[in-house]
Amino acid sequence: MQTFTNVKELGNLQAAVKEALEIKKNRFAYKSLGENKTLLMVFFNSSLRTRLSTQKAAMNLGMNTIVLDVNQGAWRLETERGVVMDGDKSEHLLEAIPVMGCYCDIIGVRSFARFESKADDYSENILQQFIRYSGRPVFSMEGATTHPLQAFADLITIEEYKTQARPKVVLSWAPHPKALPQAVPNSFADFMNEADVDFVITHPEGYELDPQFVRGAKIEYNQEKAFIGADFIYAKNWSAFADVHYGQILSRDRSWTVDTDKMNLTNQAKFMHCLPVRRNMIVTDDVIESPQSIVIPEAANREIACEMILKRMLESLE
Ligand code: AN0
Ligand code: CP
Repeated sequence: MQTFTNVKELGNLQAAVKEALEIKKNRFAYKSLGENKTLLMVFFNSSLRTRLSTQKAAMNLGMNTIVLDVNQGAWRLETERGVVMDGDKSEHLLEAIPVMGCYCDIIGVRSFARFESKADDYSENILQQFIRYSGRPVFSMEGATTHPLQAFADLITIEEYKTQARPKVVLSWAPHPKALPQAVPNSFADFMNEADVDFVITHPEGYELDPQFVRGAKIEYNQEKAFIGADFIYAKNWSAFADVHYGQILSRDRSWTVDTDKMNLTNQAKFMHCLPVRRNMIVTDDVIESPQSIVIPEAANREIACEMILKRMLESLE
């Protein structure tokens, strides 16, 4: 495996989930695979889960890890080619990336949407430069448009908690005070569309996601209708994708907050969220603290999802 940014790169998805669940039974079974191999994690944005789970996954495989927080202690990096660098940026990504590649065997990159230009965000400008110029296998730790490690962990979690062969999985938009990227819902849709689930997306009008990720998913604009009979509720906020409103907040409507009344419409659905979550905006205290909430085991599976990706990347080194 050379890159991991979307569901297709996993090949057979059922086999991938099976491999991950095998790893979970003994996460130290491949401890010698990563001996003397180094993972470099490059963060352009904050993280709690990705930072810890990725490092832990690498340690399970016997790897060494180096973490670079680009905005804390590194030179400020120019990312656009052709710029006269007479401002506050001391180094260009085009030198920085191959240099980073010299010190490691695999690279993980976190670089969120910047909402300056939809075309820039959706071209995955920064992640693609790492893929092109680092000379190393590269995986996304949340790019501008996808968060595949999260979606893979989500799918593993659904596999563990499902009580029907083909569960109904509902991705629900929920309100948030700040504009957030579409990466998490994009990847969740990317994965759910390939999984054996009945997948429904519910959001207010204007929050339609990129059709390349939504594909054949059902869209239901009435949130309560969408919740009826659901086995999993996956809440997430995102900002608008449509050209005219790209990156904007169109609604802060708290009637979309996931609460107990709405959960009562479901088939005793499990509640999921990638975290970090703002309580009583996205979901009420009662729901996230209820036995139906599986946000903590979901986060725990980030370690397993990442270990599977690192294992495949290590296996394909030379
Ligand atoms: C980020 C997002 O919505 O993409 C990261 C989620 C894993 N969330 C925030 O910035 C709050
Ligand atoms: N879910 C997730 O990726 O969390 P962090 O932003 O804390 O890494």
